[in-house]
Amino acid sequence: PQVIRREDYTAPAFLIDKVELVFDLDRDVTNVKSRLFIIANPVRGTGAGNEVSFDGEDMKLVSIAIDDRKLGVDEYSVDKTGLTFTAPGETFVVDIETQVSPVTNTRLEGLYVSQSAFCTQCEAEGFRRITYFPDRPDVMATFTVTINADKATCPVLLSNGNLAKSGDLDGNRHFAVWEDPFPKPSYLFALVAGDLACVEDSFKTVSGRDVALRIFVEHGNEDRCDYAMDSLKRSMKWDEEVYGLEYDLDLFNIVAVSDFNMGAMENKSLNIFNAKYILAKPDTATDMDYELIESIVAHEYFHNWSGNRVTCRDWFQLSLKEGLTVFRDQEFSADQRSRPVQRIKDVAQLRARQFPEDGGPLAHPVRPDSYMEINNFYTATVYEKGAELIRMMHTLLGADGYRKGIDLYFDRHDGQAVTCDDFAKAMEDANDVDLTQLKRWYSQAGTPSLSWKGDYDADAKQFRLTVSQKTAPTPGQPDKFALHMPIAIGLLGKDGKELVSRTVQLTENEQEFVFDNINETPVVSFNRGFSAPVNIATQQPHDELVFLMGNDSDAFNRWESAQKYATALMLAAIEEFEKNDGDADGALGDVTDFITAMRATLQNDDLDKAFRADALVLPGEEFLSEQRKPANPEAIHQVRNALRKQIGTMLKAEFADTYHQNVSNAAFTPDAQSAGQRALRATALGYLVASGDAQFADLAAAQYRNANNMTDRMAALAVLNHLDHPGRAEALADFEERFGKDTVVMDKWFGLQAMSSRDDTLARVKDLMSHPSFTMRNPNKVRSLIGAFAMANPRHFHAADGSGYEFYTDRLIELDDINPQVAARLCAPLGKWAKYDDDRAAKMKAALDRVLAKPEISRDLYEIASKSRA
Ligand code: B3K
Ligand code: ZN
Repeated sequence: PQVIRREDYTAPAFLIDKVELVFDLDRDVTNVKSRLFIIANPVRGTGAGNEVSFDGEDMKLVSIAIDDRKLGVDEYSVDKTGLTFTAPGETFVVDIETQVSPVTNTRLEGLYVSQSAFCTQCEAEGFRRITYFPDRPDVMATFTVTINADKATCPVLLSNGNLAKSGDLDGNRHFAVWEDPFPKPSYLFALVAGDLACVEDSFKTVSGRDVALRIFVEHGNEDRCDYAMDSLKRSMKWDEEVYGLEYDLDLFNIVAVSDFNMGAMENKSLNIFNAKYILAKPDTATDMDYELIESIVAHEYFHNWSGNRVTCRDWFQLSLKEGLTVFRDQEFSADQRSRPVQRIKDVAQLRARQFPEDGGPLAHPVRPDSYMEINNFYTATVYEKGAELIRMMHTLLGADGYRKGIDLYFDRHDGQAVTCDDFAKAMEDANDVDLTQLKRWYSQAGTPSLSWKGDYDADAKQFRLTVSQKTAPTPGQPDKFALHMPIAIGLLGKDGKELVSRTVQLTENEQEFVFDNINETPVVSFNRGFSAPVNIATQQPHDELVFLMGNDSDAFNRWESAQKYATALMLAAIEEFEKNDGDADGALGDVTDFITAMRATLQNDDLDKAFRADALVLPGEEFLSEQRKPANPEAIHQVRNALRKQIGTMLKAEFADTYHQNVSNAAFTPDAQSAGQRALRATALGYLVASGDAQFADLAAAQYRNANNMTDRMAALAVLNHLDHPGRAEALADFEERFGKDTVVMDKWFGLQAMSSRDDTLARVKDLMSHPSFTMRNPNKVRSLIGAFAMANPRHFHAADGSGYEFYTDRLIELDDINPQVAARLCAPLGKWAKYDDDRAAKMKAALDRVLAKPEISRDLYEIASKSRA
């Protein structure tokens, strides 16, 4: 496949002023007429001739006409990637008629059918599967869309913008005309048609305009939209208050569909969502589902400005909209919930997903330099690391300076398609600063590793902190530059009081920072709030970590200290386990000090419950395997379980108290505080069961039976899931009976079984593939059964006999013919072979070779598999 390079960007030769589309919807053959008002780009590159070339894939071209004259076959050329013809002048009108087949579209890009509704997904390059068009984000046009469809099966007809007209047609059909006054790129086009239920509300904007808010769902789900609607209204308000950004149309629609490649899509005024991120009621959704709904609804809404009003010039600039919008949704959630708990979650996620990506064969900069398939670059790096970059700008400029930069950015670029450099320039100009070095975060891949050393001079009452940074080479980038990063530092006295709190600017490879008037040797709280997204190589002594766990005024670093302590203990034990050949308890040795510190956290009623729940969770197996080379999945699993067992045993009485004190008989509410209470109780249950004392498995089974909400039900099932207890089979059977008809809820049931550490897991996963609710055509199903197995069950995925890899590879190959985008996403776990022992590495490489040998492999899967194999 062809490699597309950032440096090759050229402006489009022709622009489109206005697009008029007419859809004649039919499941088998949909006819699309497109009328394009074209003008030559006044700033077109020199040498741009009069050849017009449009993107287009997998369609039938019916006809093309220029200025109302139909072209003969020798006047244009059409191939697998597009359509080319000669421009008759500077301005002209083109009519194109195409046919597409929604019902056979299993890639879920372009126009497809989900359940019985028609819907579209055009980002990044799906519009070219609907009609021939310059399918690139720097071509922005106004769209008028006419939808003709069967009245009975498609009573609801939606597109972007405002409804201009609607009415009946012959043959039991009807039509609707939608006009979007805001020029937009093709990737923001959307169409939905089907028999959907609608939940309606409204929002009064700051300037007093009433906006109608509608959520469309399948019939029967009307009672599951409240939280999404509430989240939408809170997002609209937050964006007005924090960013000064008001909604710009009188209507905002959300549609929830069952078949969707990712979480959701920000199409102008017609957001389309994976139903999983809209539908919730207490007995079907967990607290985590509610949290995700809130943040994704906000994220897509925020794109109305950061993405739609100001969009990307080309796809290399993807983080311009995604990094910024993730930062915006993270801050929204922090304001709606607990700020430190939100930061902990965001960092844990960054470390679990982005750091491994940045340290592996798929490492790429936040602003990539090349790609084969752009869909492969909707990554944790572009999104989450991109958000960290914006967060660092926020830290450097302060809230007011950041806001000045944002105001200038939207002012200057409203209605344009721009670059990451344009964003940084607005920040610079508004604040009169130079961000040249900070901008290296856009171009340099890899996670920096920081070391530090403190030196106290009692005579001078000075504390000197020497900090150094280093970034390991990544594919295509052997040499790394020093990055600019803000490091928030706290110095604590022996009594736990804060002596200093300051943010220093690290710009050199090695740099010294001096703190004056320090009267005692301080304990250092380094990189507070994770002010820079880096690894810290320096190991602090265990007693300092315990001290920070109990005293740091920065809640993030309290959590971080516990994570570091637990990590150090487990890594040492893993090494020991490998030597002593399998005695995990012996390998751990005496962990009383650590557990005593955990007890203090558990019993500290000044800390909020959600925080305590997080602080008591040990770093995960995936995180630990990132720290080991080679990673031994069995050793990691055994050691982590052994430590959990010891904690559960030593703190049995305390956890039992916590469990019983946090029962709530009140009706379920999804607010952060109630959720925190449930989370702490679930953590307690997990440790009680981990202690191995059989009565607690019974307790979990009872919790499952008596639960009056999905959060408590899933918490019980999640611990039973790994046991041989009869309560497990009973609960799983009950779950299936209760929710068997509910596709969104059944994903949890599939996922649990794929994640079980029980020995029969792979056999069970294979069986579940023929379960009536499972289908390889539905991305949620694939992710919950197949994806979870590889990404959340390291022990079985990496089974020494290679059975996990073999099963998984078969699925990737099968899936590639159905949905290449999802297949490519699932391929990444096989790419981590370099982290494993020779035997596993060989098997993983062989698996990648088998993927690469697939006849007619997609560009998507080829890119990931070939880069991973290298
Ligand atoms: N912009 C979409 C993602 C599109 C992914 C295309 N493969 C969702 C989001 O980030 O809001
Ligand atoms: Zn986004």
